[in-house]
Amino acid sequence: VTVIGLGAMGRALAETFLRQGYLTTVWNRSANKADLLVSQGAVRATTVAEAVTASQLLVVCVVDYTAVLDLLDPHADRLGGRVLVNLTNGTPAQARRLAAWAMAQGAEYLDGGIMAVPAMIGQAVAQLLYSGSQEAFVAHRDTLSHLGTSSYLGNDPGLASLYDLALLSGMYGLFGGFLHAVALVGTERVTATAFLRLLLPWLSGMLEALPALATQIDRGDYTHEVASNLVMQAIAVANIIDASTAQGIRNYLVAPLQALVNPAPARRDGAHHAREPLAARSPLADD
Ligand code: FVH
Repeated sequence: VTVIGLGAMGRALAETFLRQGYLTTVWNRSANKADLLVSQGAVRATTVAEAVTASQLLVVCVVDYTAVLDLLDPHADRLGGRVLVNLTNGTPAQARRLAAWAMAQGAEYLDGGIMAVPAMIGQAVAQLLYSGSQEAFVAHRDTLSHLGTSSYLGNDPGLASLYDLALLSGMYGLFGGFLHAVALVGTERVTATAFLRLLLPWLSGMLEALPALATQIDRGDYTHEVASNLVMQAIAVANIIDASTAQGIRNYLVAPLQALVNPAPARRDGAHHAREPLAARSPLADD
């Protein structure tokens, strides 16, 4: 295996391959980041060309897609017959463009999203999402499975990044709410650490509401009787905004929620969107 890009994540990927006994070739723009890996048995490629030609399976994990293409394009003629697994964070459109470019060079392309921090790599708790060439995924499934729990989402190379960004959206929403919450109680000198004693069980309880919300969304039917109706939610959000302003806290993390809880008049009258159930199109539908 070749690993190109030895930032915090690339080093964790390379270390895991090494630990599993793979002959692992590594390259990084700042060469010193390979030193520890080389002392652990990795082979140092001194050029990208060397890194590309060393292995059939190329794993790339750098800062963004521009860097991926800048690194590989000068060596495009060496990519034929190899499998490029790009674990760099990007958009579905970037993934589809890079896949088309890689295939034009005669390479198989798998795009990947890593749902883990570096310390989790190599454990089942690390989730890695893949999309693109199914043949490449099947051929290298065993090798990739050492990094964490793999899910293959389909032939469209953009899917892994779509799911990755959706999962990250959930995380950033949670972090945004957390930051606003601790800022609000912080105005009365409550520490974030102390506040966690109440916040953690509250959020854990609220996570249990998600399956019921998901069912409503998938059915496109919001007419059922619920314990916490929308008018009540709209008042609570307005109160958060008023109180935050009064305590001197900016509302930019919470203000967008107002548009969601103040539905358009037609929808307040009970009209709702009927549409095809979503589960039928999901590669995770059977999970
Ligand atoms: N670390 C994490 O928690 C997340 C978890 C989920 C997935 N991400 C994605 O992984 C990609 C790399 O992230 P990283 O954490 O390894 O990032 P850094 O430690 O900042 O390392 C960046 C590497 O990219 C290289 N690099 C930057 N610009 C260029 C360039 N123009 N040409 C070649 N290489 C470049 C950099 O090289 P150097 O600065 O050491 O020379 C590092 O190897 C990322 O997509 C995350 O979203 C990680």
